[in-house]
Amino acid sequence: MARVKSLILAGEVDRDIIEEIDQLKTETTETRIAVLTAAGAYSPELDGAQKDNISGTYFDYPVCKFNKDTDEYIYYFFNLPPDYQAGNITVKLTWIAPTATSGAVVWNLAVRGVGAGEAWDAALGSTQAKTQTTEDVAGEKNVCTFDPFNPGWAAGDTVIVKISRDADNASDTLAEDAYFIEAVIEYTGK
Ligand SMILES: [Ca+2]
Ligand SMILES: [Ca+2]
Repeated sequence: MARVKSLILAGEVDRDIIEEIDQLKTETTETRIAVLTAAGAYSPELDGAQKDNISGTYFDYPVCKFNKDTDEYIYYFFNLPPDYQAGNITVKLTWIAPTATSGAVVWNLAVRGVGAGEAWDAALGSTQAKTQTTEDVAGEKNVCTFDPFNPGWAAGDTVIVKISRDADNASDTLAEDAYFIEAVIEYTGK
């Protein structure tokens, strides 16, 4: 914005400059991401997805194992960066089926942003649901992309994210644990 400041200081505030400011505002709005890893998940004692370490052939990695029959949960708590701007977010879950080559998982997501002076322990926003069929080769990376939605957050909010597998839903047919790897939140930032 240095050029804008110098133009204003020169006393040349006219339509061209206003247009330039608008253009700069647009240019400085970009997609940012927040990454929530399996290792950083909070898994509650009651119905929490099991946090585990997998010894792979080529490397070891952390996962959250979501049961095939019983709804299980994980949570994240983090502070929303100051570059956050209002608007829709897109959440993408990365997960793998360790041995299955067919079947679907029903993933659920609910979030809330808590500002100073607001009740901490209050209802989350409406649940987002997405059913995803696993890749046809076991162990391949699945990316479940939820439909974009507006979470109503503000920069500085403490964000609560609840991720679950709706395992007893008739559409959830993956016949084994789903291994959650990470969630990526795409948002519009400055
Ligand atoms: Ca359920
Ligand atoms: Ca199931």
